[in-house]
This record gives sequence, structure tokens and C-alpha cells, in this order.
Amino acid sequence: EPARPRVLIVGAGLAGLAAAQRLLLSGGSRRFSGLRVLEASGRAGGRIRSGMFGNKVVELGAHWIHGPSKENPVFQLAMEHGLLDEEAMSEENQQVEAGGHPVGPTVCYSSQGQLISSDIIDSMRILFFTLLEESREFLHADKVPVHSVGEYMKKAIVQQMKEWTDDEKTKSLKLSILNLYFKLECCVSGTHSMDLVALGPFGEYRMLPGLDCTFPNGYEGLTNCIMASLPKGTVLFDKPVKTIHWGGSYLEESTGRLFGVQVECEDGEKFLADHVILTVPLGFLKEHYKTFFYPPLPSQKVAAIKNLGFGTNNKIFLEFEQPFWKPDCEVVEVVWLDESPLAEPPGDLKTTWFQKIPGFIVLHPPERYGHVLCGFLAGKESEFMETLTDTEVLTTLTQVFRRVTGNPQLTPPRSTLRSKWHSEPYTKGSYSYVSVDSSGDDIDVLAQPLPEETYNSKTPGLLFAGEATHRTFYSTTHGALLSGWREANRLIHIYDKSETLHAML
Ligand code: 6YU
Repeated sequence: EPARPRVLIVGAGLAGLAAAQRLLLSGGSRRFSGLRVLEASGRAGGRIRSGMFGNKVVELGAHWIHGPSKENPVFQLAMEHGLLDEEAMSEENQQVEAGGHPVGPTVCYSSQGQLISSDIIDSMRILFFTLLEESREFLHADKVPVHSVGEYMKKAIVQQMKEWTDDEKTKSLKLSILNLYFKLECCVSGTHSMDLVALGPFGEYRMLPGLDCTFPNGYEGLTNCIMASLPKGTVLFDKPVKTIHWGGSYLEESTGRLFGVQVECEDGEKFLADHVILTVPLGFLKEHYKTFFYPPLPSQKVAAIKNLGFGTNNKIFLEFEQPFWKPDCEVVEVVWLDESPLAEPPGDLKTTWFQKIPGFIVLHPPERYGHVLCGFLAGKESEFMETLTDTEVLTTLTQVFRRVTGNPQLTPPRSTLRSKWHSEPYTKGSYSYVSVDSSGDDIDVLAQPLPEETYNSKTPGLLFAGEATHRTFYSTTHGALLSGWREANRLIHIYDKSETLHAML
């Protein structure tokens, strides 16, 4: 009988856990029974991270299931484990084609303390999302007119403006509203600016049908269920990996076996394996690829790591004693007058970081959450926000709310909770996007196992999974899940084949 292959997985986020589960349950055999997952932090879940805000569960990482319908494996798993509410599971919800941008009742304030009429907001929203949809149409074009989604949309806006017959003040208001949607899209794409997001590949990201839904008891319920299905001791916590030696041949003295990969941890402990599935975030790879791999990665792989985009999107939760919004309101938006997508953004992060926040989601229902707003903030402003104290953030945002509502007496939020994804040493940002320096091919290069398979080569020692390795579902939990399954299946397939061969001989 051939020796059982030894597999190590680096990272206990959704990709790593999904790979572990599939390998351990594959074919009911004990084939991959020695499998271990090495996790740098003290918890499982990675960028799926539910936290307590007072006595309420809130999401510091992934928020929604994007496109919760039949084809979405995260939705399927969540249903199987009973993690969703009735409405989310209804056939009706699954059929909604919201194009990733559902909107509920919204209140929109201007920075001068006025409410902006919903007519003008709606017309600009429609214009923005029409142009955004157009940006997805260059996937199979021979040539792109400009490099980025941002440039394309700005050019189209300049064209549109020629038909605007409004007075100057209204035109300027329209531009500042459009700017709000650019900021929102920065949060969705996880980028500092839409000028950094490549136009050609933009349409490659696939949207599934279904009205985006949340986990009433926390997204972490999903990763907790997978954890619970793994044999105890499979995941080793507080085990940051320092270097992966992948090109050699390492003898294990106790067994006399040779292994292709040696994984060295920060604490000095070494693990030998036939195969390592690496699921660390692209942000971590960008910072560490030079020292993390020995021998160094091939140049194509390095280029993919350097050129693909990985930005920051954070959330700021604020709890109020009393809401200043109406009970049915789902989103509070703020339009900064005098801003325009056609002008340079305000420069000084210290005095303007908060202007990058496009809006705040109202957490519903109030019986569960009380009066909690969740602000989103992407890009350099978001990274700067991470350096501030809670008090600084609370004070600044109180001033913003007082200014936009025109109520200088507005009671400050009672408490705040924030994510700081850029400062997380094992994440270094939020999620990936296809930047102007890259293309969808870079995602496939990143996903390519090493050494690359040739007609006579050995099986790959180093395999790559994680959100950033999924060509059409990057930046999502279902992309992460599918990437973990993909690499587990790759190994299962290799051993199925070799076992068949053995049986035949
Ligand atoms: C989704 C959503 N969502 C908001 C925010 C964030 C993300 N996502 P992990 O990082 O989980 O695991 C790696 C592990 O490795 C980790 O535990 C590390 O500690 C460990 N590790 C690292 N280094 C190590 C070392 N050296 N040794 C050992 N271990 C090490 N996704 O579906 N819905 O609403 C959001 C959102 C603030 C931060 C999200 C959302 C992204 C997901 O969270 C993320 O993809 C997966 O959890 C990643 O799992 P993983 O296993 O790969 O890594 C057209 C077009 C545009 C394209 N974009 C549109 C889509 C919109 C995406 N939207 C996201 C929005 C929000 C709000």
C-alpha cells in the first residue's frame, strides 16, 4: 500500500476550512487523515469575522451573501445548516436580479445640512449604475477606450453633461451625488479609486441572482459549522508560517520518508508535507512573497502578486441612544457639495478622511440591534482611519452628523466598533480586485500550482487557494469556498488516478 499523502493547509479562513473538509471527507477514506491546518491567529474564519457590539452580533468582515441562489455554494451551505431566516431562503428572494446593488429606503443629506430630494438622487443613481453596467461590456472587446472603469465612467459623464439643461448649482449638485456613488463603488470593489480598477476584465466578475442577505446570528456560524465537522486538533492556532521551502526533498527521520515541502513556522517548528495548500490573503503575499518562499516564486507568479489589486474597505459601527432617521430608513447617505468625480479628491487625509464615507447602513430590525449605523470606508482614507483612536472617530463623526442634519445638539453615539483590516498583519487589506496593471489571466497564474505540471512532472507540492485565486468570484466568500474545493479536488483527483493505476498493476 502506498504511504498516505500528507497535506498541510495554511490559513483557516473559508478557503482553508473548505479544502480541509473536502479532503477529510473525500470518498469516506482515511486517505488524507494526517491533514493539519496552520492558522496564524487564535481563531478560525479569517475575513469572516462576527464580533460582539455590546450585546449584538455584527460583521467586521464579510457582510452579505452576494447572490444567494441555487448556484451559490455559500448560500447552499448556510441553508443546510439552518443559518438563514425564512425570507432569505424564499424562492422569491432567490430570483431577484438586483445586479449587486439593492437599495432600500434611503435618506440623503447634503454637507450643508439639507435633505436632498429623492428625484435627483434617483436620476443620478440610475445614471451611475447604467454607466457601471456599460463598463462590464468590454470583456471581449479587442481594444478598450481607456484603462480603468473610473476613466471610462468619467468620460461618459462629461458626454452626458452636455445634455444637462440645469442651472450651475444643480449641475454641481448632480456631480457631487455622482461622486457619492464613486465612493460607494470603491467600497464594493475594495479599492482606493475606480481609476485603479481595470476596464477590460471588469465584466468577468460574475453576479448571481438573489437578493443579498445576511446571517441573523453571524456569518461566523458558517465557518463554525465547518470547524465542528473537522476532527479535533486538525487546526493548529497561533501558528504563523514564516517560510515555505517547496523545491526540495526533505527526509523525515522517524519514518524514513521523503517530502517535497517543508513549512517553517515563526516559532521555529517545522512541518513536512507532500502538498501544501496556501490560502493566505493576497495582501499578506504582497508584503512577504520575497521571504515567504524558498526557492523564490517564478517571475510570472511574482508579477501576478504584485499587479493584482488588493485594497482596504472598513466598517465603522455606531450605536445611538435615539435614531435621527425614520424607522423604515435603511441607508443614510451624505453628499459632500462641491466634490466632483471630475475634480481631484480633497487631499489632506487628516481633515477630510470622513468625506470618503459614502453612507451608513441602518442595521435592522431595531428590536435586535437597537439603533446602530454601519458606515463603510474604502481606500487610503480608510487606512488612515485605522490610525485614529475610537474617541477621535466618534468626535469627528458626531460633528459630521450634526452638520448634515443641521442639529447642533444631536447626541453623540454611545459607542463604536471598527474593523482595521489594513493593520491586520495576516491580511493587510480587505479583498482583491483586477487592477489596471493586471488582467483575469493574473488570477489564473496566481492559482496555478507549483511546480507547474508537465507531461512527466511529479505532483504539485504547492497549491494556491483563497478569494484572490477565483477568476469570476474573487472578493467574495463563495469565491473563497470554491477555490478551497478546487484545490482539494485537484489532490483527490491525482490520488484517485494513482490508486486506479495501482489497482491495475
Ligand atoms: C462576501 C461580503 N464583504 C467586507 C470586508 C472584508 C471582506 N468580503 P481569509 O483571509 O479569510 O483566510 C486566510 C487565513 O490565513 C486567515 O485566517 C489568516 O489569519 C491566515 N494567515 C495569513 N497569513 C498566515 C501565515 N503566515 N501563516 C498561517 N496563517 C496565515 N465577501 O461574499 N460578502 O459582503 C463581503 C467584505 C470588510 C474584509 C468582505 C465579502 C470578502 C470575504 O470576506 C473574503 O473574500 C473571504 O472571507 C476570504 O476567505 P479566504 O479563505 O480566501 O481568506 C463588478 C465587480 C466588482 C468586484 N467586486 C464585487 C464584489 C463585492 C465584494 N464585496 C465585499 C463586501 C463586503 C462588504
